[in-house]
Amino acid sequence: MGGRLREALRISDGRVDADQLVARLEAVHRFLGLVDGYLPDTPLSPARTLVERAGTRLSLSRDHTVVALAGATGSGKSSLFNAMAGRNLSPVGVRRPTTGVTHACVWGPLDGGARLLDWLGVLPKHRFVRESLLDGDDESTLHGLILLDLPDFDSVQHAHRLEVDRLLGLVDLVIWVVDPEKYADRVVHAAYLREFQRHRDVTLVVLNQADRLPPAEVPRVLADLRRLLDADGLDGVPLLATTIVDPSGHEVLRTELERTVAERQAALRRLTGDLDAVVDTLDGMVGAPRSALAADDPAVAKLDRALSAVAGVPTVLSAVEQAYRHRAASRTGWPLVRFWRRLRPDPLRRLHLTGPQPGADDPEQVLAAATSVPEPGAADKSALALALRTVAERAGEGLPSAWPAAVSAAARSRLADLPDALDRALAGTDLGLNRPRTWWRLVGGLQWVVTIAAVAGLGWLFLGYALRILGLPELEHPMVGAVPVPTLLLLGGLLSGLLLAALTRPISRWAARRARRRAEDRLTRAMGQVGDEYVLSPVRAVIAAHADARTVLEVARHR
Ligand SMILES: Nc1nc2c(ncn2[C@@H]2O[C@H](COP(=O)(O)OP(=O)(O)OP(=O)(O)O)[C@@H](O)[C@H]2O)c(=O)[nH]1
Ligand SMILES: [Mg+2]
Repeated sequence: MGGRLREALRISDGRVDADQLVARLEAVHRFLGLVDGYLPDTPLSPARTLVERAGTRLSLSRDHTVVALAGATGSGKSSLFNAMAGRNLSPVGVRRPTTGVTHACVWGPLDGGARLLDWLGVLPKHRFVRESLLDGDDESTLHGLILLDLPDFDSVQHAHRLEVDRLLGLVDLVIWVVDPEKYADRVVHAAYLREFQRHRDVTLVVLNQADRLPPAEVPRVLADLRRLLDADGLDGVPLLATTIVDPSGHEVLRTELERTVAERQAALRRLTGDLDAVVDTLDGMVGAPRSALAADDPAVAKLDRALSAVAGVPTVLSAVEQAYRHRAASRTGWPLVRFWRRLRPDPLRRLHLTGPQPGADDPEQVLAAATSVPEPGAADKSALALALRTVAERAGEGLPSAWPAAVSAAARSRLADLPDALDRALAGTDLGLNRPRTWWRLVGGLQWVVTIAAVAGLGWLFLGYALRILGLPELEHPMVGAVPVPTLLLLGGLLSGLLLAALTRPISRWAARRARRRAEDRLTRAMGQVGDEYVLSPVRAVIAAHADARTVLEVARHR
């Protein structure tokens, strides 16, 4: 049998499956765990109360049905209670109100019922066991019934009202007792009956003291009361006319109670009604499904840009470009001036950016990894705040209740850790400048060759002059055309060096820009990872909790 069909059949016969109810309650319990910390406590408290109450009620005794007689003072609750019990257990009086504390009568062995009565808070001296009262009396059709006679709910005594309200939240079925005089009372309908709309299948209305009406009037009053009940949203609830003056006047109520007890459904139905109400409220708190923030969302790109700015990436990139040119020049420049160049500080080392070091996970290394990149300015900080807000707005868009606030809080939850994380990411990113380039070596080598040629030429010429001055036999310089070779070596070497330096400069500038772009890619990735870990991850956790909460609520809703 398909689930839907089974469900339809179950609904049609009005029975509640206990296992399914438990599964639904467990789903609400899981829901509460999932949204804990994201949604405020107050609107969730009815759900928490229900889960706890239902768990207790179901664990105490499923064989007992707790039925309460509720109504205004003098409507005849205690009289009906005594009539059902067949004994005067709860005093009936002329002074109003009479009943101040709840009385209970248990049909059948007390057993599990005692713990149930403890939980209901009925004092032992107001508990009665029907079976033991009248030996031999067969009350087996009511076995499992716990009938409660409540104080009056419209009482002048505040304590009475509190007691009634407390018990109405716990009992399985409520019999509302009204009398011909006060059946249309506004308090009864507005404050109580209307509140029981969801519990139509565990609500019964009794027009007591029917004997005080002319017999012909009874149907008219019943019809009037039915109209009022319909207006309360209680259409379809059983409505009975009773009187305690003769036994046949309350037989119909007894039959209803026997049916209720035999079904063993009231407790489950009561909890189902409460659960439906809770699930509806929770439904309003989760709303429509919401997909996680896409990685290519403009808000993410904006966040990455803001993080880069706060981390000082633009400063680092300028330093990368300068450092490239500095390092290229100190290796490819004219050998005689390279030394001076090397004395000038390296722009990257000045910022303490030397790339990832071995043992980067070691806490001491991490502390040592702090860079000297300047602190972010106010504009960059406020741009980051704006980017965080945008991320939160985009991720929380369309979410109901307190979810947007939860998303926003999550986006900012690790804000305090961001500066260190960004700095660590800067220090740990390989900016691609640790290795000297091959072409630097090549050009550097060539510079050496031409410099040596120039120096050799100079030496050769110098030797020639020296010999001439000392009057020694002169050197015969080999000639290339009209130019002596040493002169050629000297001038050629010098010119080639200058030419090489002139050619190298634009190449170095171009390569520095490329190195900058590559470093930019790497730093953008690194900043993106920080944003992911410190901002997007907590945000995603909230969105995931929302999605999970929706899923479990689906289970909780399933009837
Ligand atoms: N004629 C008539 N009188 C009734 C009937 N039921 C109750 N009474 C009388 O109505 C008065 C009030 O009855 P109770 O049973 O004490 O009413 P209650 O609802 O328990 O009142 P509280 O305990 O004050 O809330 C008593 O004098 C009863 O004798 C009935 O069916 N017919
Ligand atoms: Mg009473």
